[in-house]
Amino acid sequence: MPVNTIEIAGNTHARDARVAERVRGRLREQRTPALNLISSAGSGKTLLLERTLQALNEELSLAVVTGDSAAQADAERLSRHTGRLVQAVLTSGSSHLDARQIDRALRLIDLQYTDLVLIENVGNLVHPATWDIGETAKVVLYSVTEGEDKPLKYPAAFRNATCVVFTKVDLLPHLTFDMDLAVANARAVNQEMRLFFTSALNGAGLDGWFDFLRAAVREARASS
Ligand SMILES: Nc1nc2c(ncn2[C@@H]2O[C@H](COP(=O)(O)OP(=O)(O)OP(=O)(O)O)[C@@H](O)[C@H]2O)c(=O)[nH]1
Ligand SMILES: [Mg+2]
Repeated sequence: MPVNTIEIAGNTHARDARVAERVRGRLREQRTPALNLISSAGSGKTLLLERTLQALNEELSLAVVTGDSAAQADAERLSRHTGRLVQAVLTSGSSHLDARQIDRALRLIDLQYTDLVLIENVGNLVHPATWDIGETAKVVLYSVTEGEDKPLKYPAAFRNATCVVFTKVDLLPHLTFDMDLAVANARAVNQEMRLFFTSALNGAGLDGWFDFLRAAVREARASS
């Protein structure tokens, strides 16, 4: 399906709690959860979403919104795996999405026929962590190439997320990455988080991630 480009002119970002609540209200009304995927640049958000679309497309109606500061290559990649329009927000250099952009992106998405909205935020662990875009939950991706200290250096990203998806675990044999320490650091910031250990390359751990998405859809459907 084609990509629809939403180009944001200039630096018009504003924290707007009312718009974020409006977005959340629309999602709740339609019983459609929206997950906001955040991570450092290159941690594997797009590849995880590609695998997710490949695996769940027949089963769930998934809508995708991507945020990128300049190029819409991620949206093009994702559009190859879905029959639905992919919304590409180009933030004109800004390092995160905001609620108004999501509000606009959702207008072209028929939420009534959508089970789950997956949002790929701009790649960094600073600004996306603290901007409420009206999402149901934030998910932080943490690649094993990033070092064990990331939860301590970027606590807001881990504190505000409901789960951590460790990515690229296929690379562990080649790295000195201490997974136990990384998990302990993540838990030190947020004890409640679900943890997934995945490789989008060889498929390890993806079933747990898919089950998490199915459960999010079921929970939203059951809500009043
Ligand atoms: N070995 C390995 N490489 C991966 C895995 N997931 C992603 N990669 C690679 O990591 C690189 C970045 O992946 P992307 O999915 O583009 O990462 P991203 O988080 O979307 O990047 P930005 O959108 O730029 O922030 C690509 O070369 C991927 O092929 C994985 O599970 N294992
Ligand atoms: Mg990407």
